[in-house]
Amino acid sequence: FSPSDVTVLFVLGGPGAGKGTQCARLVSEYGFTHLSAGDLLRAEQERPGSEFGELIKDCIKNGEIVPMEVTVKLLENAMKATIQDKPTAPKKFLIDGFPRKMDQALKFEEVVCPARLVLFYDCPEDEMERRLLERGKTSGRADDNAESIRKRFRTFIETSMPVVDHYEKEGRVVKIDATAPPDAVFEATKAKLGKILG
Ligand code: UP5
Ligand code: MG
Repeated sequence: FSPSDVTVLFVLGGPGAGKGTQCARLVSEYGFTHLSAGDLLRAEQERPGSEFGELIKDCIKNGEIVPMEVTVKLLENAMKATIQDKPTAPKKFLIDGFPRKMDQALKFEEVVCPARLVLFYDCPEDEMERRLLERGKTSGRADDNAESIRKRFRTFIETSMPVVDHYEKEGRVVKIDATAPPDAVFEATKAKLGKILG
């Protein structure tokens, strides 16, 4: 596909900030296709015959970033598949939980397409921890435990916040306070995004 035909929004925020929750609402409201990098990696980890299964499993458990080649390829393939399946649908994508390291950000915008803007969900760590521990009671996610959560927070601060700062300097970040309940956060999202997307 041609980069000029597609609209991409990156959706960033710490672990448990509510990226997935807000993306689901944005899909209903604006007709985006939602692609979660974490979900794509978890699916690839489960895929029989995947050469990256063990690597992905270790990274997720330790809250580390999977090498960018793997994730960029999964995202690009998912975008291509969506466009092929629904050729007449609007080519608008929410890329959730990516890029979370500078090398990924530069690579994706070079080889796939530039992002129109970055939605950044800002949430205090104690609130994110509360959400993740609560979800961990039933989610079955290998990283929803106290030790993995601690590692995910560290990676977020050290490696992923610099990506947000980079886009902030370029004036491409729309920052939203994600502390309130989901409906209120979504109202705040629509208020800011509506003005931009029209
Ligand atoms: N919840 C949501 N919003 C709420 C609100 N406003 N008030 C109260 N509760 C709220 O929400 C988390 C929980 O909180 C849910 O129970 C929800 O009901 C509740 P969710 O919407 O799932 O938050 P989200 O930000 O999506 O949290 P998630 O756990 O998915 O964030 P992570 O960024 O940690 O997870 P992700 O799946 O993106 O990545 C997992 C791992 O994959 C990474 O740690 C990394 O190892 C790997 N990865 C890469 O290596 N590279 C990538 O590019 C991407 C991921
Ligand atoms: Mg998520």
